[in-house]
Amino acid sequence: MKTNQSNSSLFNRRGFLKTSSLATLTSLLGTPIAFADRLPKHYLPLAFRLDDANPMATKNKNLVVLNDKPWNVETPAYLLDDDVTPAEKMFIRNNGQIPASIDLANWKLTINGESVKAPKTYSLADLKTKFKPYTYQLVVECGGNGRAGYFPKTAGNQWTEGGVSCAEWTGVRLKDILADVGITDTAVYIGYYGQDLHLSGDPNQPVISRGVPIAKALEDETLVAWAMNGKDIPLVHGYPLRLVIGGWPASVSGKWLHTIAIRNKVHDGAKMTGKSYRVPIHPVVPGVDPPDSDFKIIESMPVKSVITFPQTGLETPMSKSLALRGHAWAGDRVAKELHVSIDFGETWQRADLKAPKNRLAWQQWSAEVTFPIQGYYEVWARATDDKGVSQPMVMPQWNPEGYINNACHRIAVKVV
Ligand SMILES: Nc1nc2c(c(=O)[nH]1)N[C@H]1C(S)=C(S)[C@@H](COP(=O)(O)O)O[C@H]1N2
Ligand SMILES: [Mo]
Repeated sequence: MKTNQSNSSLFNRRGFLKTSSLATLTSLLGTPIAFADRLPKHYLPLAFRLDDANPMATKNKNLVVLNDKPWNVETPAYLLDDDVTPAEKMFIRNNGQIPASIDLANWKLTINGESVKAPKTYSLADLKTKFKPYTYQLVVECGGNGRAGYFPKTAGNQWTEGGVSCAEWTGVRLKDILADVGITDTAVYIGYYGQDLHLSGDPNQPVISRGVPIAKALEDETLVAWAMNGKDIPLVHGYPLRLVIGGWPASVSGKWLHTIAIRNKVHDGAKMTGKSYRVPIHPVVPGVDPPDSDFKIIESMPVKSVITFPQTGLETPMSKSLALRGHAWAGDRVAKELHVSIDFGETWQRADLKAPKNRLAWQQWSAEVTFPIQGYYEVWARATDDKGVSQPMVMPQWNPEGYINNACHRIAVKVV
């Protein structure tokens, strides 16, 4: 049986009940527990046993588990309300298994590849003492966020809106490390390697090894980070070291980072090739899947926004206006405007939109709407970037892997 996602609040990590309410257990299981009267007090039936590697133990219980092999967990839009995403509300996207153990004392970052003058290795202490640390808020959005909105349906985790976060990351600039190592002018791309294990358990099978062009790697905000929101990075998010690259598909932000290769060609690691994190070069008819050679790598993510308040389904009185808020972001660009509509896009009202804390951070927006008569409404939000590009109101260009759906977020509101 699949572990129930709300277990963490009821059970401690050893799997014993914090309270001994059999009524709660029975309702979670959806079936009466036979011989319940013979269960030792605080004993947990096997169906509920929490594996120690279960990352849900540390998560908000309203996050939605899309898959537990590997762990893929999304944040409902209303739980993205914080300006800076707290760890307990951060989505999880793993391609393999979370490392079973971390050897902190011997953790090393190696920089190698065709385009380094000579490979060099740093301990965590080296990284923390040799270079100046920086802190940035960075949007980390899964390339597949929004996949559930594509028709025909595409394979993969059916993310709705919540495969995105913006936390505060602290570490050193990759460009400072690379200046210390010395790279040659043949450098084209970087590729990361992390310590996670393939789902098969085979240590020789790579899980994921992606990267970005050298120009993106050398931006100020590209961090080799050891802290998130002022604390150690949580294990599930890449402890003890992570590459964090804002604005691009989150698959370039390698967790459990131990090596970065400086390549003299486009990196060809696991999930760089084939159709992974790629879209067709030419727009295709929905449902058509062209050959691999007709795909290109996704770079900057498109302009997007989310409504984080209210939660969809709100009932609100006619007598009061309704305050709305959320975030907007635009990959490598800045969101310049945010508009809301309560009439299915017939008219739009401009929202207040704040500047980002730093480049590649998401931006807070707020608006107040009044409703003309009682009844059912949808509230839509649409961001526009600094190049004048807006979010589509309906499904954007379909693609076989279901990436980069940046359609407007909509919520339902009942005015009574
Ligand atoms: N080592 C490693 N890094 C990884 C992944 C992974 O499976 N292994 N998944 C990537 C993908 S596809 C995403 S969307 C983000 C998710 O980051 P999060 O789980 O911290 O939210 O991590 C990226 N970095
Ligand atoms: Mo992803």
